[in-house]
Amino acid sequence: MFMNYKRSSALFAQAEKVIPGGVNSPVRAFKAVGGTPIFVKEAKGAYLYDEDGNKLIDYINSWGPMILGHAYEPVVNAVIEKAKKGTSFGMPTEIETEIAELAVSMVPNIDKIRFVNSGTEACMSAIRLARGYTGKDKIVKFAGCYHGHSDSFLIQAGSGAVTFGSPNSPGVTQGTAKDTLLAKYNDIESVKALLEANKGEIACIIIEPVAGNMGCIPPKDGFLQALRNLCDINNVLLIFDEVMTGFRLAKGGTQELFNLKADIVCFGKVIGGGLPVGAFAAREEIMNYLAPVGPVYQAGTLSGNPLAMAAGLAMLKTLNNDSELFNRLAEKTAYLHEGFTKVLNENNITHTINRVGSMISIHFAEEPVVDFETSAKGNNETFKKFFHGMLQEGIYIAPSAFETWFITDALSYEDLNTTIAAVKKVTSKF
Ligand code: KE4
Repeated sequence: MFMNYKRSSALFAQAEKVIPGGVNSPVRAFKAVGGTPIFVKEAKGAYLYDEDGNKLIDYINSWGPMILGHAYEPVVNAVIEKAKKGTSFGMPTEIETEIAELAVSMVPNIDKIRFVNSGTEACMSAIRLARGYTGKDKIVKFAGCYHGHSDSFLIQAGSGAVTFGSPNSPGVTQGTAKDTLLAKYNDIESVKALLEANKGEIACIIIEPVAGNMGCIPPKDGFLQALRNLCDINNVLLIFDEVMTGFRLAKGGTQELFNLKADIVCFGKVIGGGLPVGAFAAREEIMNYLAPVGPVYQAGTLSGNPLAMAAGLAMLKTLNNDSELFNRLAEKTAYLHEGFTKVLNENNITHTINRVGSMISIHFAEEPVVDFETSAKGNNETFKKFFHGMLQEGIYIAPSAFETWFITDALSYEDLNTTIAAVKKVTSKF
């Protein structure tokens, strides 16, 4: 099946004249895989319809939010109804309390939640809160983890930052960078060494409890618990960046999945139902350090925007009421995993697959992918061929080896079989 990209190419050329790189977020630019970004016209359920009339099975789902499929009726209708009553007031509205109460009831160990407009804002605000609450300046992040594009995080960041081989971005001052310490994912000794060398100076450790920005990387057994223990011993706050995993891997996210306690949890993506929403949450004594109650300032004109809250509330209500959803998602992802393994082995393709719940990634690597270093050893030339081959088969996956696939409940088993068959066909030519 040859996919025609004529209109996407023309639209991209036009976009490049007025938008840097023709995109509003670098990872969309196909720089890591080459070729022209696909311009989408509309989407419904598990399918994208691009500007050239191609129908694609979507495994990015807006990088996570569309866990129930595109144009999910209850979300669309909620936004339409809300918009008729005004789109933004800069004043408190009841719906903000409604979604806050629901989120607090779904996620363990949080009493209060503050809504913002992106995952970046959520993580940026969370470390400011941690610094304000503890009175300490330094933070620990993990090489390859991505927490958005605020200065403190663009140090060996994952996702788009690593895709372009510039994990340390220009514009981040040495003054900022010095307060960000780097540990190695799944290596508790690297964390111990930092705590030892910076006694009494570290405010928090921020982690993707299941990494999704260097491909999908599960925490090794005991790693997160060991991290929790170290934070307790050293009076350091543990921040779970659940922008990707929150409301995706379980109703209560990874705190529920792993039965573990974070001090601050960050959200994005799913919580907004596809509209711009981020959030961060914690127990009351921490959250009350935030203005206007406490001294740590954080604000936003469109934070708690009624349309975004309506989309998020409709999304969370469905997730909260459908007790079988997360099992269905995990089963569909396990089915893909089994199918991929079978066909890739038949084609003698060197690979490894990582999977947690409805997050999965295929790495064309010889050894297990457990951190940024082993993820970066994946064969990117093979990945590029794989990406474009899958696209030609009508399957849209992330245009970077440093991303994860996001499974949506809208995918049918027929879609899954089509995807497995595409992997078999594409890699048979390798
Ligand atoms: P946003 O500011 O993009 O809403 O969220 C930042 C963020 C924070 N934490 C985690 C774990 C994340 O995955 C993200 C954003 N994820 C990327 C995809 N890997 C967003 C895609 C993009 O940059 O366009």
